[in-house]
Amino acid sequence: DELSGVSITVGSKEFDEQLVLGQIAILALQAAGADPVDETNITGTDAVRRSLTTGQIDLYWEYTGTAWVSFLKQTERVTDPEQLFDRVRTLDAENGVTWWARAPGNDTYAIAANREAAEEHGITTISDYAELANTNPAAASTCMGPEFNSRDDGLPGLAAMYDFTLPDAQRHEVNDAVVYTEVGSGKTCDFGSVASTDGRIPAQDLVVLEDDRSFFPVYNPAITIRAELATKYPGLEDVFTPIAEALDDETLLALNEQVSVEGAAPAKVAAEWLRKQGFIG
Ligand code: PBE
Repeated sequence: DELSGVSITVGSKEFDEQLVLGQIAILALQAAGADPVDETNITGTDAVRRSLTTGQIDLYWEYTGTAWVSFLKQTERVTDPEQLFDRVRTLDAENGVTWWARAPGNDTYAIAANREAAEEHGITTISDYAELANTNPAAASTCMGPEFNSRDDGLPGLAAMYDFTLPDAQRHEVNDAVVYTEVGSGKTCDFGSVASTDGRIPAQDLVVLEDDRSFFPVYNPAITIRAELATKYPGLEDVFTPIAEALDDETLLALNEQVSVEGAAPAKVAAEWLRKQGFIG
């Protein structure tokens, strides 16, 4: 058929959910008869996006909210996930990028707290955390990944909306993967930036604070593919749509947990899940 022997280069970012999603795409393409090339594990959102727009990769899973704020520089609040997807898809078409297969799961950025510290200071919402940062900054030490530290949908935007300042001494930029153990132990940081579908939130018994001013957009994963390729092989969309529909919060968390907590290989986790769901033989 039309996909037989077609070479398709798949990318991903560097964190575990992205590695699993990348392998899911690769295995699904293989099952559809295409010839996928593995270019997953690219460090940083901007780098993987550039790889797509310059044609070094053909497709990867991106998040609707990430594109809306970071790529498309939109400030309007669109709370309906399907509407956000539609508006991202329409705007991104101008950049030669096609959006397919929105998953219902929402991997949102969040602020998480060390459980004891949250209880000690009575912190359950980001407003509580903002007040702590302003009135008792020494108690509000926060670990965060480099992207959260600089993105408009990260700390700069969050501090502006919740009206707080985090002094440099309490602002620790670390590797994303390190945030969970740092906040879990409470040694350097009692707070940290996390991704809501990360298996290390339950593993480290972290408390996710309520985003009571709805700062964060919705982050549904979806396939972003070079428009040229999407037009040439429209049948590819049907490869991804049913798979995306099965990727809800619980599923993403369970897949991520196997890699981030149990140490399983992303390719193995992806293959087992696809087989169990009947997407591959
Ligand atoms: N996220 C949460 C980020 C990282 C974790 C999905 C919003 C992103 O990749 O854009």
